[in-house]
Amino acid sequence: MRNEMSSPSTTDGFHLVVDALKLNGIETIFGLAGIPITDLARLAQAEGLRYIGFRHEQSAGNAAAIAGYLTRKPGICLTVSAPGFLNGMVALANATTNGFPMIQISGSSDRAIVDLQQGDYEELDQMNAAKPYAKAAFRVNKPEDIGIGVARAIHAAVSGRPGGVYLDLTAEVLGATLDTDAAARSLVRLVEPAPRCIPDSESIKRALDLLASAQRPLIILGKGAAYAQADDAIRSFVETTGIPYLPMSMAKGLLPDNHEQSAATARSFVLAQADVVMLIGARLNWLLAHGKGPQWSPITRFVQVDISPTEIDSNRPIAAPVVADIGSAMSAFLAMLKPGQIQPKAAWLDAIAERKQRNTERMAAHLNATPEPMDFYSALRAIRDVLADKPYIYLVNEGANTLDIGRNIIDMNQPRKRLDSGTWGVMGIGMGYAIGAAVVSGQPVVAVEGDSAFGFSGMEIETICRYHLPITVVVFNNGGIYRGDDVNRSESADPSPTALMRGARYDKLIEAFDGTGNHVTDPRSLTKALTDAVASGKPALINCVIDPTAGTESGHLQNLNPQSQVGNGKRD
Ligand code: ADP
Ligand code: TZD
Ligand code: MG
Repeated sequence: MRNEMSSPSTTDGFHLVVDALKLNGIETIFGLAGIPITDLARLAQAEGLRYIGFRHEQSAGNAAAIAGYLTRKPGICLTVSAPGFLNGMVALANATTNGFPMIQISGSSDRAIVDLQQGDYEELDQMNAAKPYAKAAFRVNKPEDIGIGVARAIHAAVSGRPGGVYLDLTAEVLGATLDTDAAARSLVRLVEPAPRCIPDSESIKRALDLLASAQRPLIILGKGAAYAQADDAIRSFVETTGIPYLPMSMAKGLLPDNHEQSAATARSFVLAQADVVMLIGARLNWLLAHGKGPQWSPITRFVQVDISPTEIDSNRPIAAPVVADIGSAMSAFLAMLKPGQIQPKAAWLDAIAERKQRNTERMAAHLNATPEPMDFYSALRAIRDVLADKPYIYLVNEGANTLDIGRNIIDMNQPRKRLDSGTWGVMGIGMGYAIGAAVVSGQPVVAVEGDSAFGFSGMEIETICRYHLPITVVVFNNGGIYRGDDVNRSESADPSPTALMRGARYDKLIEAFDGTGNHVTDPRSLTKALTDAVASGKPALINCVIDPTAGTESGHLQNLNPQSQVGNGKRD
């Protein structure tokens, strides 16, 4: 609290920010230093907070967001004014979209100059720029309001549906001095940052009645269910009712992927056939085709368990909404469920089992093939097998084919271990998520990255090496966005828009920072390199060469590409 630089009875804004964060259990700051927050980062470190310094604010923000998702405490991202602030905004917006609690704290320039647009160093009206992308945005204009500002930011980030919050701290407020006693009195320790949201028992009864009436019930678990950390209650409800379930990608591992009630390998079949679907912390957004169209039955009725009341009826009418936090909702379901009340019909379970077997056999044909060069399947099979007996490892996954095929092949056996592009399908989360997960968990992380995807945050390899983090990056190097064999359809000598450098040696990048690089061209070498890298606990990057012709344009999202009316850029 006390600032040794000033008189014994005064403190300043820098100290007050650190005190306010510590008082509320914040242990880590992810950021990038510069005017006016350099001393804030130094002071935080001196006062026992862990400070992780990045090469780009977007990665710092992504690390903070995933730290928030994993810990249910807001991840803190610290940025400088204007450009640093804007670099962090993509991560803040991504956190809001995904429902991850984070707070971006940014220093800002002199308000009087900014508001008259008189051209200050790094001038930008940051709070108003942040508003459309944040769950909430606040500015602290008086040093005695720092405690309240931090409290409001934490409440907004973690209560209800979590999200990204912007907190603007002017340089003037940071540097201001104030009386130590008054400063201490201005701090706020939050009593209940994320209050429970207890469901109305009528809503639970309505939902149970609907499920009991179903011929072909299905549960869909989303990342809200993973975030809720109500793992035992969710598993107990799924197992007691016997209802088959589908995990959305970041809900994989909430129940182990080899659970007999998992319908993941019969996904299209169950979506099209189910007559009652219970959504638990999953939105009916594009990832579920909005609950409409050929993927879905028009007669399906829905139960939706969600903490956000405005999510209900967002895409299709919800017959049985349950507005509650998932922990409270699942406890209420278990308490009100009568023995034998819900018993899915044997014909439904048999049909799913049959479809699962057929699809598993089809997948086995891909996985057992040994093509040369390696394709996505043979490489992912090697990774799956190395990770199979290490369920504690965090898996980060981004790319197009690398993501879509990886999601289906790599099983997860523990909750919240799979971290991926999520609701936006965004590229660039890779190294930030890997660093955030490694820092807050102390566990090893394996990041399986498309070569394009890796490029968005690749310079953070230096950060990984500087902090000696147990992260292994596997770059699926197929020489391009989706594929490496696309050709320029004009007469110029430039590469195609989706091309990346053929034969790029990403492994040499990490060697520049004293990490271990590996270059592999077959599954056996990949197995060895990954096994050794994970065992070493040290930073490693495996450049994994994949057949440039193996991928599909846009991965599994081909249907979202608008069709060109003029021949896909080809000359007549
Ligand atoms: P997925 O992408 O896995 O389908 P989404 O991000 O679309 O999942 O949906 C997550 C949903 O979970 C959001 O609508 C959010 O409001 C909700 N949610 C988040 N945390 C909780 C919680 N603790 N209790 C209930 N609902 C939650
Ligand atoms: N920019 C951002 C921020 N997010 C995006 N999703 C994209 C661009 C577009 N995009 C995708 O949707 S996937 C992808 C891009 C550029 C990269 C796919 O190439 P890859 O993966 O090398 O990462 P595969 O395995 O070659 O398909
Ligand atoms: Mg690629």
